[in-house]
Amino acid sequence: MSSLCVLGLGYIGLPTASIFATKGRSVLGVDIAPEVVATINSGRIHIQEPDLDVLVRAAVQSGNLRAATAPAAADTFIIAVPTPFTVDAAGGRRPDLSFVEAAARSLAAVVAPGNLIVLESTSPVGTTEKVKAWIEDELRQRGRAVDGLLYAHCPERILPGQMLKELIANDRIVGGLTPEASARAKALYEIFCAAQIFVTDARTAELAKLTENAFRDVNIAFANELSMICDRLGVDVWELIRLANRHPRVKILQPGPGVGGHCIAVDPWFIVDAAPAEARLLRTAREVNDAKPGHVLARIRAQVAPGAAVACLGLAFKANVDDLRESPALDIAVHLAAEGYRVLAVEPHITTLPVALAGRAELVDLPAALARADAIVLLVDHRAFGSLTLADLAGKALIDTRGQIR
Ligand code: SAJ
Repeated sequence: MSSLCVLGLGYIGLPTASIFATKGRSVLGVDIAPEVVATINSGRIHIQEPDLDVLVRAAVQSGNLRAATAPAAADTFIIAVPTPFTVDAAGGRRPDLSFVEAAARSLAAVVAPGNLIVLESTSPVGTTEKVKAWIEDELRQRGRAVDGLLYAHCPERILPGQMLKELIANDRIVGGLTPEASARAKALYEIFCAAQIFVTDARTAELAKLTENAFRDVNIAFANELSMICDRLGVDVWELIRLANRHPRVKILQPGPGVGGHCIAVDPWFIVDAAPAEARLLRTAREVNDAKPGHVLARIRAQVAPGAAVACLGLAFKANVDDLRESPALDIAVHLAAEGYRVLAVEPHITTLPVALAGRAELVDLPAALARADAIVLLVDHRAFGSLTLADLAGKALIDTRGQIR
């Protein structure tokens, strides 16, 4: 039975490791955080995602999934660690590959000829080649041969909130540094992927993943820019988009308080960084989306003054998830608190306020917020807010960034 070692047990690595384990593969999951390792070994999870708890429990109970803080020998290694960006003094965004580099270098102690090393982390073009170089560098330092290792990039595409369904149902792209690596990677994902797996080279696979998220970012920027134009012109943007989308070739996305999460708000910068002169539309889209929280704050200030109680409905980066990373909703709530507003945060997916709001806001339930607030700011279209209507607001100021309350 083939064995796997998955580095990084976050939103991508954990479901991936677990699904291989439930398909009968022996999987070692590796994470640098000992508390994450302990949680998973006890059959529990440290993140929220529908049905992931069931999958992880089944994987651990089967005896096929075990977690540790360091890698061990295996046939296949999958790197699924974060690839954030850093902001330099001039405001430029540079990809931060330190987690990928550390994971790659850690593999030198355990790899053997014939092993396949897969990079799943969303990465700038050329990163798979760097993974190879980092591992070879470590091997040479140990006086070991570098030949016989296979490398491929197989980007993940799963949507938070419906990861387990998409893990199986989405088409995948695999891009090897050699045709042999591509073939091995394709066979690997065929273990659980029920959709088509397309083979290309590593650089195309890297850019394809970045392109998918940049495409979505540009389209959301179009919707967000429309919403700002509509605010200036006194037009209801939701009505406008609904009507425009009745054209057979128009499909405008939905405006919101900005673009959050650790993918769409990050990945286009990897393209901008690599081709700054050419990536003009992508850069502008990022700037439009990043400017949207400021626009929402200006709308709030125009309706209520500091000192007022403002109910912030939702802190997560999007609907029906608990993930607050890079969340424009959280950003807006933090700014309001800093400006002297009394922030009543309503976030049904969390039980304690994040550090940025702790001691500066109150975490309350929806009825309490509706009773106490002077203004209601709908930031996230969580299902829990779906039944709210204008009649519930009793004359309070309303800033609805999702067009949900009618
Ligand atoms: N958003 C809008 N309006 C929309 C759609 C989204 O404002 O019409 C906002 C959301 O509220 C959120 C942000 O955009 O703040 C991103 O949300 P999302 O649901 O569009 O995407 P993510 O970041 O959860 O997941 C994306 C997905 N990529 C694409 O759809 C092209 C997913 O398939 C990727 O696997 C994931 O990035 C990733 O890990 O890269």
